[in-house]
Amino acid sequence: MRRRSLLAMGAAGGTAAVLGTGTSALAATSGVTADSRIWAKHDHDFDPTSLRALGSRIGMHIGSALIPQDIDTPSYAAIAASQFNVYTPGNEMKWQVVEPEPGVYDWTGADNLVHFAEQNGARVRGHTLLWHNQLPTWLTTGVANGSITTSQLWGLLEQHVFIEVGRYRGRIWQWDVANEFFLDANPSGIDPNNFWIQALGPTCIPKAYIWAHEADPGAILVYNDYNIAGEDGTNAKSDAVFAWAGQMLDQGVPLMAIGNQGHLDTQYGFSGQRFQADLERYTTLGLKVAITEADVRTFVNNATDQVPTDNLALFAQPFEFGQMIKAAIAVPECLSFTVWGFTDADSWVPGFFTGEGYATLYDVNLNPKPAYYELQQDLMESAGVRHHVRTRNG
Ligand code: 9MR
Repeated sequence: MRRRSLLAMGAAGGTAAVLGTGTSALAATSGVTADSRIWAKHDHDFDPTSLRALGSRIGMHIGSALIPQDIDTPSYAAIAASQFNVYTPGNEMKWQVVEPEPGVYDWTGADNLVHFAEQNGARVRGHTLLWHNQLPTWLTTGVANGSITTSQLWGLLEQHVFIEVGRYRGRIWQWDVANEFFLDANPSGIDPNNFWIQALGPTCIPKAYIWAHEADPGAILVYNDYNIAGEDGTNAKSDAVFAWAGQMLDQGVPLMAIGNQGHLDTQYGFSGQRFQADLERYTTLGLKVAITEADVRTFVNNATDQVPTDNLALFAQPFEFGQMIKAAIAVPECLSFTVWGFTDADSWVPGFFTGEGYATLYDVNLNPKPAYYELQQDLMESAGVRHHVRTRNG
């Protein structure tokens, strides 16, 4: 085995626990048994048209980001429950939300999502522990004005990881530990102006993985970023993340998977072949991969109706979704394919990209779009495509 032992043990611990197939060496030493992480079967897994049921035939979970209204609105919740079997909180596990004031925690949204997942036989992707964005104001202000010292910040970060990961120990399948640290540049690399890099230096990233692993040895620990499977055209960002991941593994850091977000835009080029090759390259390090935030945006008439202004986008949008899921299906180490919200009605896209929308699988009235049927078709055709079919529960 090329890579070092801590990682191998960590990955094995996560996988064995998820599979429920036995007690890994790591689990045995940590006291966490495989049985502590049992994922229920659910009726939706037997509906032959649902994305989650089709995905489970090839051992790949199909997921969506959920925001509170997806859980609270019955028509939305019905789709979330019937089509997807892994959920990522869109915002509810971010530091800004869970600790709005120092030492004052609000777990309402995060607890609701975990509960919803458990009720529906679905898993959870925790998102995200170490990110420059959506930090509490008290923390960013304190760092900026010096009232939070460097050593206090180290302590706050460690505490944040232990409290949040510890709270959901045994109930989170994958954790996006670090998020979006790499530059959109050629060559790429860790952004020296990132809030955390400026405040603590790059060693805060491996530290976060080590703490998260201690807090929940069964969770699969992911590095999550966008444009890290060739979407930048040059492959520079993928090259940089690949090199960094190898270094982390050589140092024994419990990094276990790479999450490529998959935020596409029909106005740019996209190579499904490059995408798949980059996913495969990460797996040569012994890592799993996941598609974590897929959506495909395009120009639309207005943010309310989100009708594409270019008729060709009606073909390009589902096509690019298809390219992504075909690549995910072709890579046996791809754990899950998650969309960043399932309906245009509550997608983040219109609020962030002026004039764009139509990025998801369902229209603003919750009708499935061609992209939905594309994924369904690709999954239906996928039996036999994967090199091996995994038999994970749930
Ligand atoms: O979907 C999230 C949106 O509601 C927030 O306003 C935004 C703040 O940056 O974050 C969005 O989710 C992001 C995710 O956490 C990380 N990758 C990019 C996603 C889209 O911006």
